[in-house]
Amino acid sequence: MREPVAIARLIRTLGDLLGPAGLLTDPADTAPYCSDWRGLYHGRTPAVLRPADTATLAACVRACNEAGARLVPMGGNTSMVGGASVSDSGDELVLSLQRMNRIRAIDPVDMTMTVEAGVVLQRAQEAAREAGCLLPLSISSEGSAQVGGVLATNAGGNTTVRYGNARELVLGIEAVLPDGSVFGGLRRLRKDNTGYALRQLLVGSEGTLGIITAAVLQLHPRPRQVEAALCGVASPEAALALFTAFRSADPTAVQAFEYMSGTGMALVTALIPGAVLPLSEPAPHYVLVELATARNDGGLRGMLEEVLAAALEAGEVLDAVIAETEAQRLAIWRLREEHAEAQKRAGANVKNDVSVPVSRVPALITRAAAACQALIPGIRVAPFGHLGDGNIHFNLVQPEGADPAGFMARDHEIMDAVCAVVRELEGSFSAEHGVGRLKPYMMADWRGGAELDAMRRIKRAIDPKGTMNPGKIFPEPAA
Ligand code: 2HG
Ligand code: ZN
Repeated sequence: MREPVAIARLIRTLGDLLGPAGLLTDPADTAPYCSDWRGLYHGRTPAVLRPADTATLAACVRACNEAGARLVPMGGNTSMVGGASVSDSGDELVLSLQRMNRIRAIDPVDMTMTVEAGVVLQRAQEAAREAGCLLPLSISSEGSAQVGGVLATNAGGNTTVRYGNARELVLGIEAVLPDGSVFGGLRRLRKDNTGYALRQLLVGSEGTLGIITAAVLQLHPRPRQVEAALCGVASPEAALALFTAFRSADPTAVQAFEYMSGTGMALVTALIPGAVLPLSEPAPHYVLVELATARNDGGLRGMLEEVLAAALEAGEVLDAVIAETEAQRLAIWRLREEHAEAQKRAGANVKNDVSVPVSRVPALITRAAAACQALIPGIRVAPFGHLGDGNIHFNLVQPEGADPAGFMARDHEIMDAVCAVVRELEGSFSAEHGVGRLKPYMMADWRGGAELDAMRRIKRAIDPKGTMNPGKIFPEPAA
């Protein structure tokens, strides 16, 4: 729908449905919704819709669908791949979930929580904790990311190694489909084999099949003991060896196992105020390991010390510090979680959210580093991420003093060099951030043939007018 008159008429209808608090049209108010966190995309929108409940949201979607208007759902706007970015066509409407922010229920017997899409992930975690449970979904952007976006992208994060991705925690979904109908699947059943698992189709669909408005999430017992350590390690192989050592010592204890490069850590300590390396000297690579148990027998600390002592003895671990207080544990995590921010401050950067089988992470790190250095001498190779589940953020920062725009102009070249290694190692070009607007060009090559054809057929069946989150996932021609 491109005619200005039709858009103006639709916006009047939406204004009647949403009321003044629910509709933004002033460019000063809509501007924050038109750029992404990475600064990759700057678009335009005639209106931002901010419904406060499912019925109003459904009525808005119906009105937009009847008018053929395209909608871009937005949660916390933390996508790394432009998943919630409007184009500059000027006729795409943003649908923000931020006012749908109620925690509807927590049930510590069923171990479930029912939350609306606009609840910020950290708030959901805190509510679960207050009820004596754990919502084991933890990502660096959890202070801004909202549950709906986290589910729509099937986010993974730091604890996938133990609890799985967002998908594994979803028991039920409520969603508004492109025609405005409401899929009321907020069931909190552990077993429910009643036809296609539509909730799982919506999880990870990146808003292209409908808008998730609420979900029932599976909670877990809250750990009674948590131990965390930061280790300097000699090589990526040593990092992997440490992971397998912890896993064989207690297969259930590893809650997070994160890798960081020496280059990435140096950027964090240089550019993030208050970030200090708690080791006697910098190392070429680092690991953050976190162990947790719901038992109360005190065995975790002993196991941590034993495994670290053996690895120090073998020369795999060069130095290690165990957090003695909660403040120290948080400080160690901060060194990990500020990687994205530090890289942003260091200049232009190209991100590769890739995964390989866990056994191949060392080969990925070594080979992709060599490929990037051969392509752009001086490039800063700063991989980090979730070694325990095989997902590495193979990020590259521009050479010091280089022209940021010139570096970004080569983003596809860099991504293709990393992806060539990922392909050799039988991995995926997107592990947890999704395809968004950044990577549809890779879909035909990686998922072409029957797989992409089937995805297009599903898209056409559920969203025949193609109004939901245009330009995401599918390469042109649009689905
Ligand atoms: C993380 O693990 C996020 O911190 C962001 O997935 C990764 O900045 C990135 O590439
Ligand atoms: Zn990550």
